[in-house]
Amino acid sequence: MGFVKDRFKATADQQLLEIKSIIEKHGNTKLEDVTIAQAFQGMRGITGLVTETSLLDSNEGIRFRGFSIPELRDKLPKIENGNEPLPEGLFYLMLVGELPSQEDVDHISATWARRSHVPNHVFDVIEALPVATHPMTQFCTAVLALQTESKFSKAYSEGISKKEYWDYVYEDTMTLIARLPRVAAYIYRRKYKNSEHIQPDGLLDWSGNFAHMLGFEDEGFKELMRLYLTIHADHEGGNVSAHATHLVGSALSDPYLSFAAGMAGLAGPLHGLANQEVIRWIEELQETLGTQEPSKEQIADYIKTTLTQGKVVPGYGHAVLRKTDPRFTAQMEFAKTHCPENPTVKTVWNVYDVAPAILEATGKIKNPWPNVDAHSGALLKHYGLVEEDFYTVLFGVSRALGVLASLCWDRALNFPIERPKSVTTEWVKNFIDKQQA
Ligand code: CMX
Repeated sequence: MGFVKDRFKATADQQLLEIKSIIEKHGNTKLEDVTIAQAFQGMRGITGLVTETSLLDSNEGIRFRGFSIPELRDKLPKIENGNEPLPEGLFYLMLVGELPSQEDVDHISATWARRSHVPNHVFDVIEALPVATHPMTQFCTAVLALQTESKFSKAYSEGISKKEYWDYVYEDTMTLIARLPRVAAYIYRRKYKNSEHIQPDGLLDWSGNFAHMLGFEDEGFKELMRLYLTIHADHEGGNVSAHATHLVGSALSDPYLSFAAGMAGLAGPLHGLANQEVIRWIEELQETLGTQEPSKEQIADYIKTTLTQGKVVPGYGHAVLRKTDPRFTAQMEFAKTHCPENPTVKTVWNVYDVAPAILEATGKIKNPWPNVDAHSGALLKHYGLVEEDFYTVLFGVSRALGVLASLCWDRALNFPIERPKSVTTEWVKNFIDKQQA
């Protein structure tokens, strides 16, 4: 067993004992009551899940194992002469619960490089889809095609003890994460670069190699990828992609099937697809107004028109957050260093200056501040990754780190099949009548 796996198992065993004791002593303690509105309206605010890898504070934003994004940018290992954290380090932190050393991160980079070979049938499956197929559909399909490699699925059908589930889920997790950049880059080169594919470079880190296979050798872009793949990785357990992966995994569907479910959820425009929608909205704004750098007054009018048309302003709002997303701020800081003069970047900043007040004035939007998706497109366009319908695939490659680390935890902690109770509107009406009687 590798040392990362050993450490994960030791930490998880300790946690399992603690959870057993908590349930024994406090299992009947109520976290909170559920209202009728919560049952009808997306279960917003109900605490009904335990996810170890990260925790979201509505005002402060995400913390991964207690570390904020600025702290992680400072503390996680980097490549030599690099400034941005290596996502391998965040994965280690989410899995083991402690900050990694450079050696730990190098070990994960090397493991993923070693396991990155994608079987040919996966490329055949991608090739069977029309080239025009949306990249997220190609990505989900490819993840399902990779499922033939599942060690968990094979071991389960041969018969294994419950105590061994975590081991096979861990192995599948490491292999799947190792292969995702190759699959994603293949989809990109097939769809936009005339199928001129680029072979992996096993000497590069996970993000650097991904950038290389996409066809970008600029060190600035590689640094952007390291930051991007770190900050999109996890956002506690209730968001659609994390929850879907966890839910499907709770049926003991293997990590490939579970992750494919999460990615199908990420492909929705209210979740991960918003990054594509944001840049389209900004480019439409620039085109409609006939300028790359519209004034704040022009932008304000455009936002109001979007709202009047009954559309959402993409990249703004959040189900949990109530302040500017620190993932937005991290990208803004990156842009200030690398491309402060880019007109689309400047437009993103001008939107940030005017949108919150307008959204707040509607009186119904609970969070008028930007989320992670409000900035990413402008940065990617700056470096020449201009095909915005690919952007959610980048989000998906990153999200694998969080949701699959969580899946390892789910199996190591023996979490059971998830099955909340649902009721009908008729049941609710009867319930209200009984309460009032
Ligand atoms: N523009 C216009 N209207 C918005 C809005 C926005 N950016 N954000 C919320 N609203 C509206 C909602 O549609 C809702 O309207 P109705 O009452 O008419 O149905 C009302 O304001 C209240 O919504 P809310 O409680 O503030 O927000 P929700 O928790 O229901 O939804 C989210 C959260 C993210 C889906 C929503 O803010 C939104 O659609 N934003 C734009 C899409 C986006 O950026 N998504 C990415 C989120 C981050 C991610 O998951 O990747």
